[in-house]
Amino acid sequence: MKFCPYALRARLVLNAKGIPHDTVFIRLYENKPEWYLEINPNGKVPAILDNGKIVVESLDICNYLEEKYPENPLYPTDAAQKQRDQEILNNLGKFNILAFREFVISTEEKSDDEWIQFFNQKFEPIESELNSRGSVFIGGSKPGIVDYMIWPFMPNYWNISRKLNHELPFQENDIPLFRKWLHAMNEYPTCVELFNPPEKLWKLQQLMSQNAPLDYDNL
Ligand SMILES: N[C@@H](CCC(=O)N[C@@H](CS)C(=O)NCC(=O)O)C(=O)O
Repeated sequence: MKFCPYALRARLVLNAKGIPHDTVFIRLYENKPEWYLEINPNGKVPAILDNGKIVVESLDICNYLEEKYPENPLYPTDAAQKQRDQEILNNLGKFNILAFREFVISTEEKSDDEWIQFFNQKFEPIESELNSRGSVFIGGSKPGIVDYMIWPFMPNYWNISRKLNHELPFQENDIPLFRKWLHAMNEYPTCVELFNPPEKLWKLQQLMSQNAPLDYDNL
């Protein structure tokens, strides 16, 4: 399901590491194919099939790929740094990666200032991580594993204006490193190739909220 952020994690890692692969998209909520349940009995995407080995769960898939295909490593070589990345990934809840989704589906009435406050607060942990690393990406001069695990949840940033009918007036000191990171990720070649157009994501969310039929290929 090409709009699934968890599936996108695996696709980004395959792409970043240059691993040749085929991608099979499935219908996820209506007419889920029977054959898929034989690959992943809980029916969730993503799953990978690598020479007869099946791996499910996005983070496990990415770690599996990193171990099996060491070229273009996504974890730092420094052991302490690697451990820090692993700790972050084990506690990703602290990074509030679902904040944009929360915003998009929210029915709360909030002023622009209140929404900006909301994002400043939600993304402060990513902001301070970027600050302490002193680099554009959490991975350094190019995206690493943490960047690729969080970016797939971010395209709704570009749906802020679809929901509010205007841009949010972020100021220079509102999560500046986070916003710089977001733009840099969006322009990074691995991501450009797999970026889901926000307008399609928006349409999909509208259809899902109305329980309307989903035709992923013609949004
Ligand atoms: N923890 C899983 C979550 C995957 C997940 O929730 N995928 C959703 C799509 S975004 C799914 O397959 N939903 C279909 C279902 O639950 O039947 C992972 O990280 O891979």
